[in-house]
Amino acid sequence: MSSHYDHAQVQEFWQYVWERDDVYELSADASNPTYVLGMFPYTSGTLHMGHVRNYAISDAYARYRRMQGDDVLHPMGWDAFGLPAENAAHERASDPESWTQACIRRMREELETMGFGYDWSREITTCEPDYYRWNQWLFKRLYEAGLVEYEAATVNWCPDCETVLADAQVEEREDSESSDQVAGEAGSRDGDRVCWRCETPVGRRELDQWFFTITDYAEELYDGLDDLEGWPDGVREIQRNWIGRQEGARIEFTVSLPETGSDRSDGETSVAVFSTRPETIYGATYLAVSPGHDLARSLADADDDVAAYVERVRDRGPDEVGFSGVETDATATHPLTGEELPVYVAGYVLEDVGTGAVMGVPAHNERDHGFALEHDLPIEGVVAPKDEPVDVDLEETPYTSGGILERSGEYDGLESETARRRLLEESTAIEEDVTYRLRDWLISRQRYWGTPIPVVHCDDCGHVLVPDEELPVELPEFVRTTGNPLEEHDSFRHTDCPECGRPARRETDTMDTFVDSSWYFLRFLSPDLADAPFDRERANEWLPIDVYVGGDEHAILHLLYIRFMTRALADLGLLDHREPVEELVSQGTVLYDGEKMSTSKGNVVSPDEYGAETTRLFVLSAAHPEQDFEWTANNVRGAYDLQQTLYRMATDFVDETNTRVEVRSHDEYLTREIDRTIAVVTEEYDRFRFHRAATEIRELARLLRRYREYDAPHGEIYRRGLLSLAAMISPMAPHLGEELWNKLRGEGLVVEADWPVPETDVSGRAFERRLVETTLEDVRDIVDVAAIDEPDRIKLVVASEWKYRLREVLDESGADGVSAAVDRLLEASVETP
Ligand code: ANZ
Ligand code: ZN
Repeated sequence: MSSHYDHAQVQEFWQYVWERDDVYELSADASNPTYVLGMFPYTSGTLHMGHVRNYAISDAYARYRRMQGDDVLHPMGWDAFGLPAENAAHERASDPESWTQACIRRMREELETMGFGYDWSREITTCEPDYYRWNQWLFKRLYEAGLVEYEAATVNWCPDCETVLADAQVEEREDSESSDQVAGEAGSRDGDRVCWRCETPVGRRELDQWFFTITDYAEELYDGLDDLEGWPDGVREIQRNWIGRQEGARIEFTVSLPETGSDRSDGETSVAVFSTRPETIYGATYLAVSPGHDLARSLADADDDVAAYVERVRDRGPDEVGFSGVETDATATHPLTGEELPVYVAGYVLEDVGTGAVMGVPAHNERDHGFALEHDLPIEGVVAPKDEPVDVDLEETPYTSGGILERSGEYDGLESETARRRLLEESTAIEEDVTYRLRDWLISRQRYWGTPIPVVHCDDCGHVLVPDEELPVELPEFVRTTGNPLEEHDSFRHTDCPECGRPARRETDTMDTFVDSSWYFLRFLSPDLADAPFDRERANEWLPIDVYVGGDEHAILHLLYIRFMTRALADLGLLDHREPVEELVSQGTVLYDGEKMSTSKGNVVSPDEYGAETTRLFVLSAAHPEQDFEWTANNVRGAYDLQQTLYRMATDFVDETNTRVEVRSHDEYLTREIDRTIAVVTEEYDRFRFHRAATEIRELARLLRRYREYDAPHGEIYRRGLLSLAAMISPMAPHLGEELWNKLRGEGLVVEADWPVPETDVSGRAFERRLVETTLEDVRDIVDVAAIDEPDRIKLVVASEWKYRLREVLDESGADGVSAAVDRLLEASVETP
């Protein structure tokens, strides 16, 4: 019998058996639901190492829970809409549909080769009308609930992809180290902005666009993060920063408008500003509104300079406008001093932040300081550092920290915090307020390969939603053109108004693909349901997803959208849960020569090179899932060798006739070590520490090998050790697990076997202590290294495993002599068997 593990043959055989027996299909009477999900892949054509790692983690965990007796749902599907399919279609003179289907076939085959255990009966594909009709249906429900808006907006525009991008799809280039600190500050939200897909610098355009008003949920999405204890802190922090909660105040300024000749009546208006530092109000020397602010628009009507400025900066980002601005003829009244302040329209004031207006406090705010220098505005310090007698030159640099108030009337001498509190209480013009940085979710895309937005524009009726019974609005056939193919499609574009029946124009924007993935986890629960996107009862039963595994690049986009969608669905009455994911595993990056392993970098190691099993075992044993790790041939070798070793041990055992029946003293050690390993490995699996589980398994294998080398093994105990190894390794290396299990004549398939349990009580510290102490006893009994017999050596091998814990006990008991003896014994016995 060959004792070489031939992975290709073994893989093929067990994959066949699993499929034949439908072992991954969820049983209809599932009573102990556990939902394990890996983020479904975008259909790019091939699996990369990030996918392999992602799915190795979710698969190992799903298998572990299945062996623990849970009814595990572990499905897979395809995130199949999106621009790359359209681009590829152009390049290959194909169409997005056939290209995508070809990608899916290839990727599914790759997943199957890897032996991932999915319930393929639940496969979903987002570009199929049966799926995307529910995007349209959900769009309508959100619309009816007031969560959809259609607005002219200045949007991010990628000239290369010829489409708009959501804020979160615009990336800042890291390298731009700004030489000019102040300008850098002003532009920090806008540095070097590039498209997340093609890295082309992103411009701006004004277009009518569809939005989901995720900002309605800003507060609860932010607050909800506190309760997501199963999420990594890092991801929660990224979401917090993205939502950007800012506490501060809303301050009302009365603004006198210039007389415009024709209309003298409305000489006054009120402008609210948002400030995080209301206590600096005595240092306000001007008021500035954004070019899109109502006041700017109305002033532009009567003032050519203002009109020209607004026109000039309209389509530009803050990076381009710098500290440009224009003074207007309006003046503002300081609510506390009654002083007259000039009013500016300034590009650095953002339209959709706070109220779109600021009070300029050049002495204490970087951006205001830059603006004041440019426009020669007074810089008046009202906060002085508390302790150090620093001489701050406010003309040179603003002082941005807290301190003691000065030149602030009755608030002089108070600390910033105190002054703020009192101002909020005492001034009617100043009111406590919170703003969020989060913007509404722009879902319009001027592209073909996406879900058509189910709206018809009618001259008489406005925008009319396509009736439910006419859904899905299906994508027409693909046509080759430079812009949006839907614009070229007369039969798609021209339609009749569902309301009045007159000729109307169909919306040609499609939905951002993140809409598809914002609820797909619900569709897996009832993938064929024909009259609703998902089954409400099932969803209430199966949600939240117990464990969701994915790349850390999704911390804001996808992981925020699923949280939003879940809450919106709950408010629509379609779901009882408000959070979709209980535990999130955010996996780190696989590196190769220090760089991210990726197709675009050309440093991809294909899973085929080493066999599925080695690859899986390696990516899991290399590091904690959340850590990055380096792909090195050496480490891969380690995973490979472990398989060969285990395989040989199982094979030898089956061939071997030389086993004992009577129990000798060191067998007891072995039993305890097996038990201890089971207990530890179980805990490691519970915490996704597969790398530590692998180490424990490797160690137990080593011990079992020594055990067998020293003495004829006890048949039952040894077999139990090997069976436990087979079971414990099988979530990570399922083909090997089956092969070992089968050789050792385990019952049925290991994939359906029960997770091993310790025979002795191994719970808690007491067990550990007892183990250490009995081991110590035995070591004390062995006095002379030269005279030790074989069973004693085994005790010492075991003792060596406990070396560190023994040391603790010895240190506590202060038994110096024994400690030295142990050292001597361990050195002599362990290294030279
Ligand atoms: C007055 C003030 C005084 C402010 C001071 C800060 C310090 P950061 O700076 O990130 O903490 N702000 C408010 N709305 C804005 C808008 N639409 N466009 C640009 N800037 C705006 O953000 C909070 C501050 O940003 C706010 O507090 C406001 O300036 C400015 F010593 O108000 B502050
Ligand atoms: Zn109409």
